[in-house]
Amino acid sequence: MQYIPEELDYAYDALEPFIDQKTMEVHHDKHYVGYVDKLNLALEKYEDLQNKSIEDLLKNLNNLPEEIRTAVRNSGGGALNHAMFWKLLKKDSTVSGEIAQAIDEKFGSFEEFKKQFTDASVKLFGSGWCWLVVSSGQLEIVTTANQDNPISLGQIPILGLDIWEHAYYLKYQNRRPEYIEAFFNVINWEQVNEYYNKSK
Ligand code: MN3
Repeated sequence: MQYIPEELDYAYDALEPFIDQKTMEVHHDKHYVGYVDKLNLALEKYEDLQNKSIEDLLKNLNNLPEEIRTAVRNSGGGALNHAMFWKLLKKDSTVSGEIAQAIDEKFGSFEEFKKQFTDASVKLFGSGWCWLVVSSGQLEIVTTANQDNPISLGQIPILGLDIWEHAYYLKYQNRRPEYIEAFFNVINWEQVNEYYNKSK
């Protein structure tokens, strides 16, 4: 069985002007689909593994055959991270519900959370992701390199920001902080709240 790329459930231009149409087209149709294709290729000879969810594969990387472990880590991570990322994007959503309360309790205020998340994202060297995770029942901001997903470390991601240059370079070039600021205008907080509640 092959993994199928997730379709966007909104138009490529739905996030304008914060994330532009061209970036969404290239990011989804080329980069993301490429990860799914490479994951399928890596698992071609392993029919028993093809029936597992990508989450299961990434939670148990050390149980995978060594010859495909790195490919699954990179391509499976790319497939899962982006599938989640697309769902996390929506305009005109405001933080509310249990997650709003949990953020206030953990960080003191939403502004303080935003500051810490932005800071971690700006400082990440090279390509990777910044996440809000639930770790041992606690909210935490973490970053990962490349396409690593926090579930490989036993954490549950509920919000993720793609900080690869392919995610923002067409519109923002080297201005990563502007991209991060724009991201805060298109976070789908209903979805984050749903992930948060599911984590409990
Ligand atoms: Mn990406």
